[in-house]
Amino acid sequence: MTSIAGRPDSTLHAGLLRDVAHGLSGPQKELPPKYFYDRRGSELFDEITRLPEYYLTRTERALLDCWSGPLMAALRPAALVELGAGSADKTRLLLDAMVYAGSGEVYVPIDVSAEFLEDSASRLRAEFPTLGIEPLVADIVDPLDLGDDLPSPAIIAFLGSTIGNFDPAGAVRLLRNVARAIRPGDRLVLGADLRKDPKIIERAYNDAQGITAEFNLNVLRVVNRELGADFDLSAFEHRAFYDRTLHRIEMHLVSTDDQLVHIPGVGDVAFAGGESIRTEISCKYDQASLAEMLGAAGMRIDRWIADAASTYALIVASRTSETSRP
Ligand code: SAH
Ligand code: AVI
Repeated sequence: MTSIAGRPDSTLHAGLLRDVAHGLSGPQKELPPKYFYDRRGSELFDEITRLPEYYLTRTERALLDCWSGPLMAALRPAALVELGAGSADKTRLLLDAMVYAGSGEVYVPIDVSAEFLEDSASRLRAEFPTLGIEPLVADIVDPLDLGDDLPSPAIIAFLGSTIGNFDPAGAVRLLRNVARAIRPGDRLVLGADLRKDPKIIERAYNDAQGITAEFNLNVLRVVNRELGADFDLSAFEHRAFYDRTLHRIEMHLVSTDDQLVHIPGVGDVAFAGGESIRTEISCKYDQASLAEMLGAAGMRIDRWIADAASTYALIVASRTSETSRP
């Protein structure tokens, strides 16, 4: 596994033009959520995690607080690889427990947000001097390559319910890549937001301070800066609503008026007043839907850990067939 951390945010540029051209050409305009996360977007997301309405992070943290010790004592991983690590704030609970268990050798945080990742890695090196901290700038939809020298067993952590930002087919593809990469004895630890009263979910994505709206608009800032587009941020409004049939939040940016946006390399993109760009979906699960998704990816649930109110779950999963590596 090769570390390529330290790349500037220009990593974001790769594929952006293609994704913008494709995403804005269909009947429902779309932009992939990974483009939220330049440095500012990653900082805004961190602010979101501290909002009173955003129950996801504190609920997952409480579960990790209780369960990191027992899980690490049972699994005794030598390596922790984290998909979409971000600030790795909650991960510290897993890292502490891994060190305490006496088995931990290396932590590999993977993220597309290059500068932010390198900053978190520097802090972690100071906090965990006995661990090798080996950040990797990569897109988690690409096949996962654990390399030949990653010590066993490894835990692949995918926290924060980032799995929910992929549609079911995309989520299965990603999980299948994990299933293909892991070795016998390796485990996936997945954090997943569960279905609940839609009002609670909608509040989490429509906070009173407007931080989520800023985070949403940040994708237009990224497109303006990286591609030289002329999106007028004051002419788009944040909207987030829960779809009860698809069990997901949809986050949109709604054009306040008829307007033309110029994007070099793409051309002029017309928006009618009220027309929107879908910028993110955030799927919510129950145990059956997660078991089905993991099953379709060649994995099974070994442990289901949820809070008393079934707000959020931590899932420990392994490959269905532990003996052969495809
Ligand atoms: N795991 C952290 C952060 C979640 S925010 C937590 O639980 O709080 C989602 C993170 O995934 C961000 O840091 C973002 O940069 C990263 N990310 C989103 N899409 C990605 C992709 N396609 N490839 C790699 N990282 C991605
Ligand atoms: C990273 N991801 C799981 C967050 C979510 O809840 O879907 C991103 C986010 N979007 C708006 N608020 C937070």
